[in-house]
Amino acid sequence: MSARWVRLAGGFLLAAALGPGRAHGAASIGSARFEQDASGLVRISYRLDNPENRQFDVSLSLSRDGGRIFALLPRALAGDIGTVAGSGPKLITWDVDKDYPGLSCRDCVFAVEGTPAEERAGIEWVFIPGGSFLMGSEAGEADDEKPVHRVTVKGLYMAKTEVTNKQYRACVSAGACSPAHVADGTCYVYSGSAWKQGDLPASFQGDGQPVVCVDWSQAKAFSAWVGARLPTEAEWEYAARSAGKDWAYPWGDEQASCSRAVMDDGGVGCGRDSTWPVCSKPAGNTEQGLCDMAGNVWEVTQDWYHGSYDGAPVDGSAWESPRGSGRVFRGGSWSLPAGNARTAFRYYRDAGRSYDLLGLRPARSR
Ligand SMILES: [Ca+2]
Repeated sequence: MSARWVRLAGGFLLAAALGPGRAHGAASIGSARFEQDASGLVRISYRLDNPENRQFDVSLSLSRDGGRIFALLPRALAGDIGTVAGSGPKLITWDVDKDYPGLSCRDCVFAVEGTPAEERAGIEWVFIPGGSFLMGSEAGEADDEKPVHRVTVKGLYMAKTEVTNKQYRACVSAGACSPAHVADGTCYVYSGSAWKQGDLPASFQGDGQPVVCVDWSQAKAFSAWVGARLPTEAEWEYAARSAGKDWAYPWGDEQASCSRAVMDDGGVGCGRDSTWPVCSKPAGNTEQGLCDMAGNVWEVTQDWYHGSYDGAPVDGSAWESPRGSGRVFRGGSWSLPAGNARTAFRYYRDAGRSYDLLGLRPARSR
């Protein structure tokens, strides 16, 4: 033990930061200890009980006044710090002299805190109770909505909103996502009459607007970063139908208009020629509170596209085999008319392409 370091027994604050009202299961952090060796290196051990194998962001802070203020944020850390998963004993090492040369401490308290990955970027999750519903539409204008078939979906959480530019940029900053294709010339951007590859106008890039110009792999990566995944096509339609209602739109059968959705209602983007900030049309929310399930941006799903529902799964899982000709998009967009915003409407494109009208909304099962 370093002469400069005075330890106090039991000086640990332990916290597995579980947000209020969230169902984070039984995960906890406990059994934390620290010791300092003669070289000054501090070893902080703790135990992560994580029965559902969630991903946590583990952080360490230090109080020098018995736990009132955690003013010191150690940086010269190694081991089980940052993104941590799995259950069992964990170990962090801290090179204290690298951060704070000569630091001594009579009344030290460390805080080891774990925040679940699904709280990253401030995603707001909405629980969709499970049930069974009739997927597809006999009345729809497209054959790919048929045959109508009964599908059972387990309860799940979906993000309340389309992922925003700000949320996506947080994933890029964390090193878990590659930048959206907003300025590399590869995104398909509406030019007034057609979609051509180019740069995304600034009018789409506000913090609160939905991220676009992300391809399917980028949508997957963002979803994984927030401890989630893409919804299956069945889950998406079930959620858009306000948990399986036999409705043409999230609110019922009244045709979509700019009072409930960002769309082409006599002018693209309801007259703005772009997306709108997420949740700008609350009158169009589902009964559970999901925003923009009709319009604003298309949302990618996990499924391959197939031209009819013959052979589709009926258990809410994704249709992964055989491969289709592209990944399914749902919900219409700022540049398309009401029919595309119907709950049963399907669209698809090559998974490697990105568009100014395509975004994402993650889902998770627990
Ligand atoms: Ca949408």
